[in-house]
Amino acid sequence: SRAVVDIAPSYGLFIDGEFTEGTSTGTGSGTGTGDGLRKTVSPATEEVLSEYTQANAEDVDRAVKAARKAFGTWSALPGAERAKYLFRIARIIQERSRELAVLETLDNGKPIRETRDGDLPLVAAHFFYYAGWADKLAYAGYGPEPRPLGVAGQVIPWNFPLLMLAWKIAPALATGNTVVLKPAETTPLSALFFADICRQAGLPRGVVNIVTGDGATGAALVGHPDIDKIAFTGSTAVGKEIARTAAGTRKKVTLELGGKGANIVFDDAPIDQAVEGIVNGIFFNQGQVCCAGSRLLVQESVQEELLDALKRRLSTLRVGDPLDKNTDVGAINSAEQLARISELADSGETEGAERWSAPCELPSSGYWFAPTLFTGVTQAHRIAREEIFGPVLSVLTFRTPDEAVAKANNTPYGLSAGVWTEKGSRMLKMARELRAGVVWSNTFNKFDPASPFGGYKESGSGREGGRHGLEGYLDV
Ligand code: TXE
Repeated sequence: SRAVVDIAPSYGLFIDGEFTEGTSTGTGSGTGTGDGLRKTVSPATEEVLSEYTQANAEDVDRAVKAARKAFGTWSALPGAERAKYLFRIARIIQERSRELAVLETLDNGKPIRETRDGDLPLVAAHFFYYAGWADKLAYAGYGPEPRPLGVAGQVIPWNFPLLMLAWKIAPALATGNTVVLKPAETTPLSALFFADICRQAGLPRGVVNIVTGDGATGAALVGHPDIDKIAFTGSTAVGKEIARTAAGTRKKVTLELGGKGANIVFDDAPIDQAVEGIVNGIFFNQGQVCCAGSRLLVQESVQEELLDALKRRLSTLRVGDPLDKNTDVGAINSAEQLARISELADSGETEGAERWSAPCELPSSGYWFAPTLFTGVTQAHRIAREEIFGPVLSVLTFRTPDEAVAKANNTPYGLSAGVWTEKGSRMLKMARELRAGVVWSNTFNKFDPASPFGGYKESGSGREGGRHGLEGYLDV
């Protein structure tokens, strides 16, 4: 229950090891009362959870200076010493995982079952995994003395707030970089709690700094001259803007952007298992997942059987209170995101696809969208091409494996794909031909800190996770 988490009425910025007021919040008690404060709400109820600081360029500069000052000592520590801090952070995350799961569910709207069994265990796993690398960088295959880049500016989205933070901060610290991280404007709370965890772990001041705010804060970070590296996860449009800003500066950039993943089901696939994978692929986290299986490509001969089974399964999904541990589908993260989803779904209807929504009662307050699928979708439809980032599945069909590959690859994105077949040889051939950073075989949305993750084409550049994730933070 939400009693396990103690949310303060307002938050400052975490700079140089302590919470400080933003310069735009005016002078005051330290709890913040000026006009530089923003509200964060629970998307399930629209209740205001807390207020936080909109960091301006001056605040970002203070944070970068703190990170720069900390870099010398932090990067000079033996890897084994840095590992101790990362292990400590990982253990504190485990100890506080109930509290953090509830917090994340409140601020994001995703079901507690997912934050408890998915996000939080993976967050801890990322810190454990990269703690293990900190003293083994000389064995990572980059020569005996790979060097950290310096100060990393990191901008993350709202769909997996704490997990995206872990993906970014754990490898940066393990390799000896220091960090200024900006969480998304609708989900700042878990990053602020993480700041407290850094203090609890005794992490030296300035190694991790958290600046909250919207895109303007992100832009100030990206534009700051004393940053060596930008790591971004978010929309393709902003990713391109960041790449343009960083071009011609010393900043190295990794980008993890949008996707339009295909889940490809052959006629020999175990149908029940495929149905579970399709549901997980697009309704997990309300479909607000960059690697979501948002296009179902089904072999014509099993289309009817599969769609019947899928609709039956979707009718049993429990949509509602994210804090209820029986809930399968929670709230959409924000009113803006709900509007984007609705607009795209409406375009599906106008352009001639057939809409089907799971029969469910949606709560009267908060941001909700019923699990939806579209049949009769063609490649020309917007819902076949654009990232919807919501619980909406576009169903297309194919006859031959070649046609499946052609359709799956017919997108500017290339982040994920899933293949369902009992034939091992076909699986391997598909995996080779699909242009996607990850191809899941008879499963979907499986993550492991040891595997690299990232996109082909407009889904981004660089890899996070695994040994490859170290590369983005090292000069070799
Ligand atoms: O993304 P933004 P939004 C996709 C998804 C979604 C769409 C819009 O399709 O519907 O993007 O979402 C910060 N310089 N994804 O508007 O704006 C911003 O404050 C620097 C896919 O939320 O890209 C936030 O912290 N930073 C995706 C972060 O960028 C800027 C996850 C992401 O927000 C900035 C999220 C700027 N000019 C959305 N403008 C994925 N790949 O998983 C904004 N930001």
